[in-house]
Amino acid sequence: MTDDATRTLGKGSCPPGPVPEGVIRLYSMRFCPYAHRTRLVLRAKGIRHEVININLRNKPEWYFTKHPFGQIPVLENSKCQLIYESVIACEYLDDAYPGRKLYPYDPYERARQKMLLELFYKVPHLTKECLVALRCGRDCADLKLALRQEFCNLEEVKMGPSPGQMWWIK
Ligand SMILES: N[C@@H](CCC(=O)N[C@@H](CS)C(=O)NCC(=O)O)C(=O)O
Repeated sequence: MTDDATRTLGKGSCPPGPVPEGVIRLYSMRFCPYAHRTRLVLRAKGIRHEVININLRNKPEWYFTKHPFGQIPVLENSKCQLIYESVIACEYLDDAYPGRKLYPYDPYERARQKMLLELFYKVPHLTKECLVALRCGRDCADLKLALRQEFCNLEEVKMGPSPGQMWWIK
């Protein structure tokens, strides 16, 4: 499994060749939490993959043939099929590859997992903003506080509802 990115491609670069049979390609960026979401699923399921990092400040022209707005992450398989949006990409990997199932089979439990994802939709964005602020030497105390609150909420949801409460109510 090629896990660590070997290449970062930017404007003026040549597009990579076709994806070899038996491998899936992830267009990624080192500090993108959405790409990391996809990488976690690739790892958890032990899927053979290669990573190509995209320079988002200086995007390659060809990258817009992979994603309409030039965002990452994007998966590409050996049939030249492209899958974007991290949640959709993770679900695709879970469905397309055998082995450990990450989404539950039960329709309600599956829906519940997706509701949880929606409930904590702010986490990747807050994480990204925090990383960017840290890299630029900006104060990110408010972001850290907001992130901490999200994780506290998650802990409470994991503990389950108190009697008479709906599960998402703290
Ligand atoms: N909803 C998307 C968000 C992806 C996203 O915002 N990716 C950022 C990097 S962390 C990006 O590609 N930014 C470059 C741009 O928007 O042009 C997902 O879940 O995949």
